[in-house]
Amino acid sequence: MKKLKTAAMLLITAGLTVIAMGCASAPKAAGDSGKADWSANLLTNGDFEAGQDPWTPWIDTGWGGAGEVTWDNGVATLRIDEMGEQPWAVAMHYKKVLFEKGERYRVKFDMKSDMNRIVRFSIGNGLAPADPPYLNYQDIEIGTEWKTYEFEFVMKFRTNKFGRLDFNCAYNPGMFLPEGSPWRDEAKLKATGGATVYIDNVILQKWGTGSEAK
Ligand SMILES: [Ca+2]
Repeated sequence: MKKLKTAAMLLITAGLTVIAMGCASAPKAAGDSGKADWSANLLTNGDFEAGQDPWTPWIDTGWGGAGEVTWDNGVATLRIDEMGEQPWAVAMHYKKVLFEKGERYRVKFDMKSDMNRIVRFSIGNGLAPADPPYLNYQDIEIGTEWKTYEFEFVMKFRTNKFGRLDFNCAYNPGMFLPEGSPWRDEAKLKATGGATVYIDNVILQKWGTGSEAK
C-alpha cells in the first residue's frame, strides 16, 4: 500500500511538472468581455454514454496483440488476452482532433484495471506516428480503483486537424515512467499478463474564453 501511495505521489509530481511546463507560456488574455477559462469538452462522447462512436479499437495482431475493446454501460473496456510486444497491441484511439499551434490544452480521464499495471497515453499526429508527440508519452500506473489522470501541454507543432489521442494498454516496459518511479525496475513484470482496462470521462479542453467546463 505504501508503495502504491509513493507511486501515486510520483505520478502527481510528474503531472505537476507537466502543468508547470505548460504554464511557462502565459495563457492568452481573454479580452475585456470574458474571463479566460477552459473550454467545453472538445471530444464527442468522451463519457461513452453513446457507446463507441467516434472511438476506434486497435488490436494489433502483427505485434502479437489479442483482445477486444467494447463500450457497454458507458465505459470503454479494453480486454487484453495477449499483451503482445508493444503498448499499442491492444489500444483505443480518438482521431481527427484539431490542435492549434501555440494553444494550451488539458486532458483528463478516469482509468482503472483489474490488476495493477502500466498503460501508455499519448497525443500526437495521426498521420505520422513517428513524429514527436504533442503531449509527451505518458506511462501511467493504474490500479484497481478509479483514478483521474490529468495532463496539460502547449501545442508546439504546426496546427493539425488530424491529431489523435491514444490509449495503449498492452505490453509496456515502462520506459516513459517518471524518473525514480519505484515501478520502473519492475514495470516489465507489472505490465505483463492479461488484464482488462477501463476508461471513462475523457475530457480534452483548450485554454481560452470558454466558461462551461471545470
Ligand atoms: Ca461513462
